Amino acid sequence: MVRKDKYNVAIVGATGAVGNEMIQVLEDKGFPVANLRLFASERSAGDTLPYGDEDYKVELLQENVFEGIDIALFSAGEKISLDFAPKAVQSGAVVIDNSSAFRMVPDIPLIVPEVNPHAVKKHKGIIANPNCSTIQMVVALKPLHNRARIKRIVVTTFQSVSGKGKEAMDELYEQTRAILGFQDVKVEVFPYQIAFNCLPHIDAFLDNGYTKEEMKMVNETRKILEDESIRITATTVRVPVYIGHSESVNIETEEKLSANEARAILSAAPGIVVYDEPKRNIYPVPLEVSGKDEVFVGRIREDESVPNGLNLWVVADNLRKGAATNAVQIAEMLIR
Ligand code: NAP
Ligand code: 3JN
Repeated sequence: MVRKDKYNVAIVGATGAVGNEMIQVLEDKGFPVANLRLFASERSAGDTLPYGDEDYKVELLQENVFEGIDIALFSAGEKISLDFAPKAVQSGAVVIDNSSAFRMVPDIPLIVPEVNPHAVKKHKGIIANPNCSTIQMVVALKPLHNRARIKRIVVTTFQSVSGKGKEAMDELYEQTRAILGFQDVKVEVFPYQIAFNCLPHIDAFLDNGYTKEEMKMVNETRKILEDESIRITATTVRVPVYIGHSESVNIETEEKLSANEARAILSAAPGIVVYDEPKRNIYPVPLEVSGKDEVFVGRIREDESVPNGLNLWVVADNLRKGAATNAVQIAEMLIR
């Protein structure tokens, strides 16, 4: 990327849960933006969104809109990314894509800056941002993998409704309101009522009995850690939380790693905050980490059922580190 003082930035899907957070993160991080362009569908074109002290008009996404754009942040879903990311690259932009469209394409880098920053150099115009559940898990596991080589991961997630976008957040609100007001509950976005419930179902089911979300965690983790030999199994669960994904992660390592050593390694690692004094009720919870950019780890303890095992509880803001923050960090790497 040509060095400049400021860059022209586009956000595709700017009105969505992730897109809105992208605008906020650009502002919070003081990213050097020359001109910001916001794109969405005809549903929102013409609306305005605030950035800094100004209101920016949302424009209709069309073929020829990327002329002059340096960095295009995409968060409008897989289909829009497949259709429009190559057009943005042709116009000279570098695309940082939040969808799954390009994540597993072998020569497209899949980047978490704390974990595999070196891989960004290989990009040919598109850089993929991993799935939110993958990002927070690999940030927590990479320092332990470096020290003791992880052989197997068993993960269960507790994912907030914001992972499914703005309509899902509205559905949790409306259902909660209806139940507390003794009114009928409408179920539209999720297959069951999500308020006061939990659903072992995120994204579509595949022929192997797993969901796409679960297999994203398996495949993306191996690509980011550059280790196809790690055995991984995942169960992903939607819970009635607005923001913040939590994960119960069990690992088996080649070398012995005590809980104390793991705590020390994680405390010194970039992008991680350890909250781990359970007897004083200190462990991360989604309500506390919402709005923050780090990955929070607690409940670090040895798995006493195997020789070399550890259990961890990993929590992060899925819209920030799980999506927008990670994407803007990648943009920062590009201009550095
Ligand atoms: P959302 O709240 O439903 O927002 C969707 C956004 O896409 C809105 O801005 C919407 O614009 C826009 N959009 C939809 N169809 C469009 C079209 N035909 N042309 C232009 N814009 C269009 O969803 P979200 O939660 O922000 O997620 C958006 C995407 O980001 C997901 O589909 C996924 O690919 C990715 N994502 C990634 C992660 C991650 O794990 N890293 C997490 C969540 C989401 P309108 O206002 O016009 O409808
Ligand atoms: O449900 C969640 O908590 C995360 C959802 C992510 C998501 C939602 C719709 C489409 C993705 C993703 O990032 O993997 C996609 C997609 O692009 O496939």
